[in-house]
Amino acid sequence: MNSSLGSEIDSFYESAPPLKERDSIMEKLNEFVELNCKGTKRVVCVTSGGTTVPLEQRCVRYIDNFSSGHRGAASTEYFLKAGYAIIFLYRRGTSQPYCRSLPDDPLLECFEATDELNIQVRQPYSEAVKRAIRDHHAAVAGGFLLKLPFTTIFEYLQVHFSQTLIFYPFFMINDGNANFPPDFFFKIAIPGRSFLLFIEYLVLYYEQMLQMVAVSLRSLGPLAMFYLAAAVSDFYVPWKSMAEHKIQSGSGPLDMRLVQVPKMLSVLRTEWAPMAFCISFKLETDTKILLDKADMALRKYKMNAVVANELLTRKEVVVVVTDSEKISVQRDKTEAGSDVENPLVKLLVDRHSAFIKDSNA
Ligand code: PAZ
Repeated sequence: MNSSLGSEIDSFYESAPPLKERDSIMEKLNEFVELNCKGTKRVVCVTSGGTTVPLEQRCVRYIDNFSSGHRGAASTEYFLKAGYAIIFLYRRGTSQPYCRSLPDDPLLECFEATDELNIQVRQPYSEAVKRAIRDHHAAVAGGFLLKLPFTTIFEYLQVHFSQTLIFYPFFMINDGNANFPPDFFFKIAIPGRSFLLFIEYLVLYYEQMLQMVAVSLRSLGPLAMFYLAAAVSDFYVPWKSMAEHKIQSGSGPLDMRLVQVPKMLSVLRTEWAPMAFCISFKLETDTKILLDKADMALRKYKMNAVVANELLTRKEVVVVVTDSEKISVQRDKTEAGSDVENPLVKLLVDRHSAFIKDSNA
């Protein structure tokens, strides 16, 4: 690791409060590893959802990174089907495996009270609910699916501020507000207004969890895969330099210093999980730069493949960029309800098999 990256990482962790529930996460990870990390069983860590960071310590406004979590949730289902055990590291409130076909507000929409004591699933949802319950419970009960939520920065900050205890109501209000439509991509979520800011932000919590997962899976060597679909940010506001109170709109343009998040993908590759099969994602809105950026990420972070996608077409087509190929993967439009994650995961599972074979040769 070069020394400037090392010092960026040091200052990054210096200001990061300890991971909440670290011990219980560690316990769950150990159980998962004991159950799944033996023989030739493959394990994939799927990251999913976007990250947020506040602009003020007493947070009224915050920045969100767009991701509905659909990619991660759908891919998790296909990896399970392919026989993998999964660690699903997801942003709370985003799409969940096996729940994609249910309405957004499933409890209210799917069920009805038949009398004072009983409820039943309403007819249009009964098949989807039955399938979701059966497949989800089988994966969790079998120990093949470990779901670890990474929290919003608000929950994260509760740990930091537990001595003062006065911010909790603000976090609760904002937490309920944590899902944004696609037009919030790279926007600051401010009640009543939003404006573009050409930056991304990070939830430190997420990186710490990724580190724990990576280190836990290290003994698997090439049998471990990282499928990094989460939208993690490039810049953050260090806690010490953040305004304490709500920024006043009357005081002119917003002037804020953002610090670059250290490139954790390098660390994942070189230190946390050097033998694993690593797939990262690259999202752009400008197709002209997409493939070049994916190619750069592939080389810079020594990924096995980078999945390039454009915001508006991401559910139809992605391009898998490797050091020798650029493979376009499309959703099968002739099949109702099909998604692009199905052929994408199939392709990556094949590539992972070849990688394991090469590593063992
Ligand atoms: O979560 P979703 O299905 O709405 O979107 C998936 C995605 C676009 C966030 C993902 O495919 C991706 O590109 N993640 C990495 C984003 C980035 O460049 O940081």
